[in-house]
Amino acid sequence: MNNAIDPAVLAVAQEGSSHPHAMDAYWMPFTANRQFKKAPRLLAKAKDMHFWTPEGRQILDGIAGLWCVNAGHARPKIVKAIAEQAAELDYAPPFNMAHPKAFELAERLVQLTPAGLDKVFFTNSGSESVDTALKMAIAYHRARGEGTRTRLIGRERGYHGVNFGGISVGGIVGNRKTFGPALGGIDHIRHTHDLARNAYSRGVPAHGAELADDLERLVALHDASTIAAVIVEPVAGSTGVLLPPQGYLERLRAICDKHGILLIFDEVITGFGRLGAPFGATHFGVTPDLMTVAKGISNGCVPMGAVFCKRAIHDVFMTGPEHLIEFAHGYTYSAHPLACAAALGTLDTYAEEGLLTRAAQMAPCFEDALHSLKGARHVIDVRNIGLVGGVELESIPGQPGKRAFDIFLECWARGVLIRITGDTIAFSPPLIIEKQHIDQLVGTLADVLKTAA
Ligand code: PXG
Repeated sequence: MNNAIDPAVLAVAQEGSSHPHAMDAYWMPFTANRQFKKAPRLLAKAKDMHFWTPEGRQILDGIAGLWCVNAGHARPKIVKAIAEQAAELDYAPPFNMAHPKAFELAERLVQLTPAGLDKVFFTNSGSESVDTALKMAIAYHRARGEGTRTRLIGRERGYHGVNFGGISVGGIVGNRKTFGPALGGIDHIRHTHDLARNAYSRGVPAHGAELADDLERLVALHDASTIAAVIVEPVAGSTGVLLPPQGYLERLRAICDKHGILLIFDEVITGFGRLGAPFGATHFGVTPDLMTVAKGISNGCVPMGAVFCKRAIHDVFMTGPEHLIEFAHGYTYSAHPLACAAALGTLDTYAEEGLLTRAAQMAPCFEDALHSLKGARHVIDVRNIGLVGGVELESIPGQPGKRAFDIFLECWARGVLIRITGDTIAFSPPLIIEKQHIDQLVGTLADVLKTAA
């Protein structure tokens, strides 16, 4: 009996052996799995601004992979650093032990951060960075004798990754609906998106700084003595490229200072040159107390994330008996040697090619190209900052997201990779982009819009 082979298992095995691309087993993340498997979009190779499909079709990368490949694909210094590191030291435990590149990378990174953010804790993703920063904030207040400060404040339409801390402070309705209440003791300030007053702004919008005062409302409701931290993205990416109104971040900073609340900037997207400066904090001239990064830190080549914090926050932990762990947190792969090597190669590449400020040079050309879409069919707003662009479309009644998804498919068919979120199309190309690529990206979208349903 045990020798009988289940016909279903046999069928799958045969499929697998005769079809190298059998697609049954892989449950894809953040993907319409059934649609994908009917008409797969595979990438087999990448270099600089482009991907190639297995059939050899060239695709222009309009989104730096997923907002992460800031220096472009397969850059020689990074490739070499990873290969050499894998052969030399494949892994080193990060608890109680370390390897030299972790220290080297940390020193290099804090040279780039705004003054004061000179301690760094390594993670492996943006989601881990966010949960790390939230825990750090709560533990900091406790360590300094204000253990009542446990409440975390996020913002509507915020995206802070997919872990329970991140979805709790995040403001995404679908997460709240699907995954339940998640963490308790959370509240949210209002988002800043305001098409009525700010549509077609070039750069940061003029109206809405007063929305930062929403934090005062929550302080009045909960009392400052219960609030640990506020977390916002300087520019919200995932929920549709939402820019901070002029003066908004400064005002948020001032209110946090007034009430002893830590300000966390989630710079997973805005970090490493996306806005034309090393960080959003640098660009806007507002320094948070903690700053989360990932993606561009290692050019997306090996997973890595980090949390930067002010020295004073770190130092509060450095008390008690010296043989005891000061912050009981970390990951098996924190400061992984391959990630550190990739990040060092990435920082070299950024420095040699001036990529952390290049977006500022390219922004005017990018802005003009994007705003040429004003008046195109279905377009209700165009937003831009640095090398981030958002083109918001009117939704098909009763089918939110459908119009943008069809446009995404058509752009793919025409050799251009864009990103969609709801009915907003997002661009975040590698920072090595040239004018001809900008023209192709925006020109392809303009053509597709002409016939889009
Ligand atoms: N915070 C922010 C601000 C992010 O944008 C994360 C945290 C989570 O990072 P990880 O590495 O855990 O995915 C992100 C991630 C998109 C898109 O196109 C954006 C992200 C990820 C995937 C897609 O909107 N951002």
